[in-house]
Amino acid sequence: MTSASLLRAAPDVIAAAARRVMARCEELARVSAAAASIERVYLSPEHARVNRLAAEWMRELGMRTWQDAAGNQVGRIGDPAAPALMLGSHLDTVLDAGRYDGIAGVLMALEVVRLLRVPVGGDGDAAGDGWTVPLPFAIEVVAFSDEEGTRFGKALLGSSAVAGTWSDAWWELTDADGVSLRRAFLEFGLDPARVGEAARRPDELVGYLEAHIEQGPELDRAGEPLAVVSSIASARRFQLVVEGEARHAGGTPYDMRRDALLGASEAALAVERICSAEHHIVGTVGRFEAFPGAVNVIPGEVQFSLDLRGEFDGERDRVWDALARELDEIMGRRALRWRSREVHSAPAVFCAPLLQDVVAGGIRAALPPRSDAPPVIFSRAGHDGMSLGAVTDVGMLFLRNPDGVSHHPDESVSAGDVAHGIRALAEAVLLRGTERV
Ligand code: HGY
Ligand code: MN
Ligand code: MN
Repeated sequence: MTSASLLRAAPDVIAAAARRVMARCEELARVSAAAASIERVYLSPEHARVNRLAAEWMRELGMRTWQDAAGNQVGRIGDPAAPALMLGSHLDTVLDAGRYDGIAGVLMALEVVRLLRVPVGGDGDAAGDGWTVPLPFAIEVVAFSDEEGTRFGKALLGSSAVAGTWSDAWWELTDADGVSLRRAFLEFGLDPARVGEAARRPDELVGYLEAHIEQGPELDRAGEPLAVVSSIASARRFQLVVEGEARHAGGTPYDMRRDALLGASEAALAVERICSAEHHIVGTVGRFEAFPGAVNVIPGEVQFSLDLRGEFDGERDRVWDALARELDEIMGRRALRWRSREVHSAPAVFCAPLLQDVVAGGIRAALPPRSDAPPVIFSRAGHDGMSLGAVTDVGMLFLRNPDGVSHHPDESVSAGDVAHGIRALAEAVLLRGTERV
């Protein structure tokens, strides 16, 4: 079964677009705070540099560009009075990151604009709306500025501002150097009092459509280049502290020890044991630090992180309650104390049926005919669509990620799959414009 292709673009044009995405991913990878790895966090000099690069590429396409009040870089093309279909992803990264997480989605969105718009100065703009085919909406491409939450711990800051869900409680969040979000805003040249101006109203948007590499092995294992995303995992992130007693590593007999590291280690193993027994629940301890951290001192305190995700908020919360009971048991048995502070929470977002349909139609139009429907998978990774779901319909297209490696320098995607993804995304936009799905 195929979807008739609405896109008039020769394969070599699509291939050239994919090569441009791959080359620009390399160019953006060189904009890093670290000499030997990729690191680009919110409100940093690197954030400013990639925004300037993205704005330049947007203007090349005839887009009007601006940096919004939360530091997101935006480009817009089409009827100024029309609502927009928002495309995009994020340009910030984790530490020691890969080249494609977020970045590929922003660049693929720009290639879709290039395929659909009337060439700057070109003719053929019969409708006068900037499109070679009539579209009932404008297109905006957004490069979100902080999807990962690497610097301040709270993820989705840039897209939360766009969704109008920014919380003033976040201003006092601090980075590893003790710099508050408020101060970082001011140093970046943004006015904290005006962050609300980044918020978009529902009537301004017809939807948000994001292409992203899958950050797991499902598509690779299935031999599929593309997939529709059904929903985006709900997430909760915690900072936990286990308190015991720092004592002499030699002179303290075991029956006197209250070793915080051993209690925290049992807790980390309990996260794996409890979450792995559940369906579509994942829990990860990514940061783990013992204090005072001397080789000849029994750790008196351990601070560690927990990233807990699930397909449904209720299941995720039930597992958190089970983990809390388990930690009570472990710490009680070891005469330790524990406490937790929640630093991020985002509900699951279910992709809108209409956008799931247009993404499936785009995949069918982009790939060789198939008898079955394109794969539909649940995203265990978080995405900016989790924020945008508060203000508009959300749809996502996943690209195969060989070996499922992500949040790592070995993260990869093939130019061939990027070409399939660009065509599928463009076809999906056209289908959304005609709603012929
Ligand atoms: O953490 C995540 O799932 C996303 O890559 N930020
Ligand atoms: Mn990521
Ligand atoms: Mn991402």
